[in-house]
Amino acid sequence: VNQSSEQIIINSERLKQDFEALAEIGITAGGGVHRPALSEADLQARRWFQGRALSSGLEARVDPAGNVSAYLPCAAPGAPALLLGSHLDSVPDGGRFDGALGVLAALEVLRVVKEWGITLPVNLEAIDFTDEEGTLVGLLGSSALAGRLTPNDLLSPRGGRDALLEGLDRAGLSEAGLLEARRPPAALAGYLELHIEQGPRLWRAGVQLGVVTAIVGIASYELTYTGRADHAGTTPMDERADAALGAAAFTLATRRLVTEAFPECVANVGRLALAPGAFNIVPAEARLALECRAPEAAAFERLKAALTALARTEADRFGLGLKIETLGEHAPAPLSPAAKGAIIEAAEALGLSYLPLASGAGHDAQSLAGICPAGMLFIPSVAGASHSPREFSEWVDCENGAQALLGAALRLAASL
Ligand code: HGY
Ligand code: MN
Ligand code: MN
Repeated sequence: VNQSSEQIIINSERLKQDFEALAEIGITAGGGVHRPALSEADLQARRWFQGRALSSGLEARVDPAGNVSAYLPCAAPGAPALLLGSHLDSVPDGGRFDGALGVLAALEVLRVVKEWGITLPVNLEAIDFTDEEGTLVGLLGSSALAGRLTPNDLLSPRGGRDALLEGLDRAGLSEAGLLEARRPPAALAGYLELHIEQGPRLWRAGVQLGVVTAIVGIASYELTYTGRADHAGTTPMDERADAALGAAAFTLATRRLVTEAFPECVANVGRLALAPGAFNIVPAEARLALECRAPEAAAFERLKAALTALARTEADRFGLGLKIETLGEHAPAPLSPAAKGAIIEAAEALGLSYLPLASGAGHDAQSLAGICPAGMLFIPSVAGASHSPREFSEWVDCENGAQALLGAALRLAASL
């Protein structure tokens, strides 16, 4: 690196124009975005990103997992690539910043490195990972690239196998392609991801940057309670096998269990469907989408065991059948000291306040952690709002985040 990183300034206006243009793709009435993985809106965002790469004089690449990249080769033939990125897909009716900020800041870093003619010992790649959010599988593109994706992960993914196959078909991708997208670790110099915190800690503390120490493990399940359909008018209340009771009792008991016994963990029932679903039929079936998260492995194992035991207890209490299906799991991931160090040095050189913190949200960085030096930096989310059109970050924080990403990338590249 032939200049101190802080003399090299990102072009905030250009980054903001990109951000506002991207936020139009899949825009919703509430001012958020609806770009579920491999939906038409997501495919449009990916095409737009490739166009931006090309118009910036960068190469545009797509790998067999559908990961889309802007690429800036260095002079050294066969050099590994330092990946900078995040994801362009969103949750249903999500916010404009989640994922998008990290991909666009990465693109801006590549443009600045190219414009300033900075010579690095590694290639730079600004990457959009396929299906980070788990609309289909979850961390799909990054786990494929990291070589962590198995055929079994694709059989009953949390978004359903049909949705996965339809999405792959729409994007011109295949299961075989997903499974061959692994990059040899030697080709990966490292990974840095800028992201909004999606929680209230930085915003509440008035701190400008978060240096992410670890990312939570996430396990997804479908629970199916089975009772007996009966006439809702004539069946005595104490003779019903009502699946809704097991589902409701489990949901309430889960909150109590996690709050009391796993204070550093979380659990969520994000969807509850009753069948047959008529006013006048006692529900025969209740399907719940359950997710639980823990910051480290031992608590994660205890939490999963406690929740499945609790689910069975409630089934017995109401005389119901219970099927528990695991729909995917990502291990907790400590992040790289080298990456954390580069982020901290960049923050200090820029005079930005920072706070080390664990991430309660899952991220593509947890796929890369352990394969190459992986790190994340957060900027504040106003009121901690995310996965909602209310998601918002001040532009000055977005600028600081992009500038810190540049500084961390140059430092990490120089250290490799
Ligand atoms: O769900 C998450 O934790 C992340 O936003 N994908
Ligand atoms: Mn995200
Ligand atoms: Mn998200």
